[in-house]
Amino acid sequence: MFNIAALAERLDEAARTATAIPQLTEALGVDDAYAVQAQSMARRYARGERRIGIKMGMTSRAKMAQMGLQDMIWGRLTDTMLVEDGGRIDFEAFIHPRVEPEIAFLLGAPLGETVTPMAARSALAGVAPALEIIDSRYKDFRFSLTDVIADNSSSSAFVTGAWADPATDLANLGLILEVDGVARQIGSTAAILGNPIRSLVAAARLAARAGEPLRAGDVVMAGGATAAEVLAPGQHVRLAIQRLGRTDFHVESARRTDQCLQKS
Ligand code: OOG
Ligand code: MG
Repeated sequence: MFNIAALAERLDEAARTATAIPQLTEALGVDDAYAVQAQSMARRYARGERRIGIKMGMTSRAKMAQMGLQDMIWGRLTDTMLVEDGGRIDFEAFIHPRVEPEIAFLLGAPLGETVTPMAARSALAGVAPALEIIDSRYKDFRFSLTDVIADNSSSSAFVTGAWADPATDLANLGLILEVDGVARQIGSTAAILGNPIRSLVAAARLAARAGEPLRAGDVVMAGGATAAEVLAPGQHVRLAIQRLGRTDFHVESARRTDQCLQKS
């Protein structure tokens, strides 16, 4: 047997202190893993964080191939995970962060469990290019399906660009992820379930089934369109998506003298 609350605390502490932990040895089912996720997030809410939406994961073949998992997963986003467009993340606040190109949806109206792609689209207030910073709490970024679900699907931070017209056709927009001005991943929004709107439909279903239906004002991250890139201190990361625009952030480290000097 296993203790959901104890596992939730273990994962929450690993995230809070940026300390890697071994993979779980408990034989969790998928529902158990989501229960651990919900309880570990409840600990964050108790510390004052606010849920502002959800993220989808494993919605592209590129991500499935990189991580060796086939099932779609989801996790909760809080206000403290949101990084300002063009802002900075503190490398030391993470264990082994990676970045991936995504699309973010901003809801202007709530969405119930069963919605058509057209209904999901008309509930949108905006869409934006987005970068997700994932940081598995497990050593070496290795995990099973239930491990990663329990770990809030590796959520750790995200950046969104300016909100663009939600009527934009998202089916096949070219995208480039650059690190320090060099293209590292090139792809298309089509990699996200053939059309990222499908990820929003799935998000509405999964959130409602968990008893936390999507609300007006919620943000939904559609999932990585390409494999993720490893982050290092000092980097500047930028994503440009055709017709949607761009977003970027800097990876700062207190241990780098040049940046310490800049700060003082
Ligand atoms: C799991 C999270 C997956 C995505 O966009 O597919 C994810 C991981 O790769 O650590 O965020
Ligand atoms: Mg992601």
